[in-house]
Amino acid sequence: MPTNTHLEINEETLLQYPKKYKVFLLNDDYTSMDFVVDILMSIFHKTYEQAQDIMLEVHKNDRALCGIYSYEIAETIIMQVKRKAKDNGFPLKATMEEE
Ligand code: TYC
Repeated sequence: MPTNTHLEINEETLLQYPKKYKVFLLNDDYTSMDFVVDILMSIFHKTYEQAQDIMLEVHKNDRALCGIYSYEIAETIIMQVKRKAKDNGFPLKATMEEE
């Protein structure tokens, strides 16, 4: 894989790789640790051990990388986090940024 985001086909044509987006969970003072672990397992498909590690990283460092996805998948995941958090009375938020 080249390190830039372009694959050169010939002198005239450039095919751009689809961009990828990092999705982060953000810390807050109200969401329970168990709920964040549940979100990481159910929405981000982490194991219980991975989910615990990521939750503690967010708790200590204010955010942690949870996965890297296409734009559409990243947006969908962020909406799912927001909806599930709201339904459970928590302010938990996820954000995305271009890789
Ligand atoms: N800081 C929260 C607490 O002490 C736990 C927490 C972890 C909240 C990760 C959000 O993304 C988060 N209950």
